[in-house]
Formats: sequence, structure tokens, C-alpha cells
Amino acid sequence: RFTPTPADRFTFGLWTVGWRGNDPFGDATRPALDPVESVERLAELGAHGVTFHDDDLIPFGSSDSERAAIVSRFKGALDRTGLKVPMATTNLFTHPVFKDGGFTANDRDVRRFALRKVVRNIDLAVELGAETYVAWGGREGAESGGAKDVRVALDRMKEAFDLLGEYVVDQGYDLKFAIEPKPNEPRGDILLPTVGHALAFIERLERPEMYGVNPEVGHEQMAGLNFAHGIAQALWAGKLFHIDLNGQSGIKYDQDLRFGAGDLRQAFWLVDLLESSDYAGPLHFDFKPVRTDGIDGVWESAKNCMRNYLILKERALAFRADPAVQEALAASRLDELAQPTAADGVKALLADRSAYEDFDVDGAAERSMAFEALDQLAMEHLLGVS
Ligand code: GLT
Ligand code: MN
Ligand code: MN
Ligand code: MN
Repeated sequence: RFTPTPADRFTFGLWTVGWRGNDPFGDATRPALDPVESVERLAELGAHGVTFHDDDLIPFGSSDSERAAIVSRFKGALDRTGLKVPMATTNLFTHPVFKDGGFTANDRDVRRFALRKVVRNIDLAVELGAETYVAWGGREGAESGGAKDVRVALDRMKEAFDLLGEYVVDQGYDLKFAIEPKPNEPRGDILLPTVGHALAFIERLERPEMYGVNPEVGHEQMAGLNFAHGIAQALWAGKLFHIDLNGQSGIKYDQDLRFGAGDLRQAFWLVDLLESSDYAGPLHFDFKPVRTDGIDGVWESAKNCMRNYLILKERALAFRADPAVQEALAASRLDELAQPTAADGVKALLADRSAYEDFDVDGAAERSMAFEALDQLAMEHLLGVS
């Protein structure tokens, strides 16, 4: 029970289990992990796939021959284990050259280098079978007002994504982009800070259909937002191309806890939403095993990301299947929300005296929405007492 199989579509970034525990105040607490070992362990745990930044797999500055050897050894591990690479991404944040960003660095030569670095890894991503390319612009932003002309920086951001889209089309690749928002950290303020900003930005691109979002649980919660609501809007827009699952407790630094830790109720509503949606992409964990733990804690937490998802899935399905919940949903008139407000058209609406002139405003105001009973049922299903 609650043991995953590849059919569950769980994936992990190499940088997650491979995080060594270095933070702004302290050095690494764990040794480096060999990507091949990560592939093997994740396969044993029942994952479907693995994802990577170029530099997670091929250390920055490797020669062409070193790169070829690393890639062929990695491919060997994928073949042996059956693990897939559904997504890849680019590191445009670790090397000091990216201290002012990649796509929106004030320095033009840095922007051109960043684009070349992305293109190079897109080729590898496609070679390994990836269908989605994530772009997290953690260094695109500023700490001070005069340092970045945000309107101009957004021109450069659009230029970068349009160029990459053109490259993908020219190559005939079957690859789409997923933009990952984050409000801050490492920059004081990051461009495209939330799902909503990213969705609006995508509509300004030359080929908007090639771009969607990769929302991360903790990133929206760092901005005080309701993650499930953001995901619902991304789904509504047809733009949920990928998702980063993890845990966060409120508005503070990016905690990247294992999935299920942090705000458990938001996690429940998220799984409830995903399981009732047509999202068929990977369930990707982007978390950091706590730096207090050794390598035992790495595999323990990776296993439990998946286990917690499956537990919450069971709880969410039980909630939806419960006849008492269906009654409570009806009492709260969720079925009525699904009815168009004026399918009869605006003329009929204006002619309908019951809609306004004869409307019993006080009577409608007195109706209880009965949301408390509904929410308590959700709570009890989540806690496993019903
Ligand atoms: C980095 C960041 C994540 C992004 C990764 C993709 S890298 O760890 O904190 O949220 O998803 O670049
Ligand atoms: Mn994060
Ligand atoms: Mn992420
Ligand atoms: Mn992260």
C-alpha cells in the first residue's frame, strides 16, 4: 500500500536528492551523489523518471569528451533501469556570470551566452526523450529599483523565449516550455513572480501555444497565495505543462520540504484537484532533503514524497466518493455554480424582473452556504477518521 510504480508518473530532479545541504549560512553536510546512483535508487523506489539541469549531470566547464563520456554513462543507467527523462532545464543561476540573470542580465554578452547554454541542453534533452523544457529564472530580477528597467527586461525575456521557440520549431523538436515562477530568492524580487504573471507573459509571446507554466507549491505559498487556486487557473487556461511538488510553511524563505510537509491542507486540495483534472504530465518533486540528515534521510524523504502523494490521493478519492460529501456539496450549491449565469442572454437578463426588481435580496442573503459542514468532512477524510 502506498508503494509507487512508474505508472504513477513520479519524477525527481537530480538536484533534489543530490542537494548536499549547503545553504547561505553553512557548508554542505552530505557528500556528492553520483547521478547514476540517483537513477538507480529512484528506480528502486518506484519512480518513473529523473530530470536535470545541464550542470547537474555535466559539471560546468567540462570538455566535449568528458561530456560525451558522462552522457553515455547516464544513458546506460537509464536503459538498465527504464527510468525516463520527461523534462530537463538549464542552470542559469549558480555560476557568478549569471549574478545579474541570464535572459535579462544587463550585459548583452551574458544574455547571448545564456541562450547558447540553453540551446545546448535542449539538444541533449530532446536526445534523452524529454517533452518539456523548464525555465526557472531565479536570477532574473533585482535588489534595487534603478538596477533593472523591468519593462525593458521583459522585452529581453520575451526575446529569449521567442528565440528558443524558433530554435525548437526549426529543429523539428517536439518540445514545449514550462516557465516556473518564484517571487524572490535568490534575487530580492524575481521577474514573473507568480503563476498569474507568467500566464499573462506567455500570451505576449510569438508562439504562445508552445509555452505553459511549471508552478512550484512553495513558490506560490511564499507569496501568500493559494497553490490549488493557481493550479486551477493554469488548468483552466490549458497551461499546466508541468508541476513542482514540495512543502512550505507560510510566507518565508523557500523551504523545499518533502511533499506533504508544510501546509498539509493545501496539499490535500492540490491532490484533490490534480486527481479530478485531465493533467497527465509528470508529478515532479522539487524538494530538498533536510540538511540535518545523512544520505539515509535523502532516500527516506524521496520515498515519502511519493508515499504522501498516494496517501493524499486515497484520502481525496474517499472524500469525493462519500455520499455525505455529495450531499454537502449539493447543500453548498456547487452544482449551481456549474450553471451558466445568463445562458438566456443579456436581453433576457434585463427583461427578467425576478433577477432584479422582484429579487428577494434579504432572502438570498439569509441562505447559509453550509461551507463549514463541507470543510469539516474534508478535514475528517484528510485525518483519516471517516
Ligand atoms: C532550483 C529552483 C527550483 C527550480 C529548479 C529548476 S532549480 O532548485 O529552486 O525551484 O525548479 O531550474
Ligand atoms: Mn523552491
Ligand atoms: Mn522548482
Ligand atoms: Mn527548488
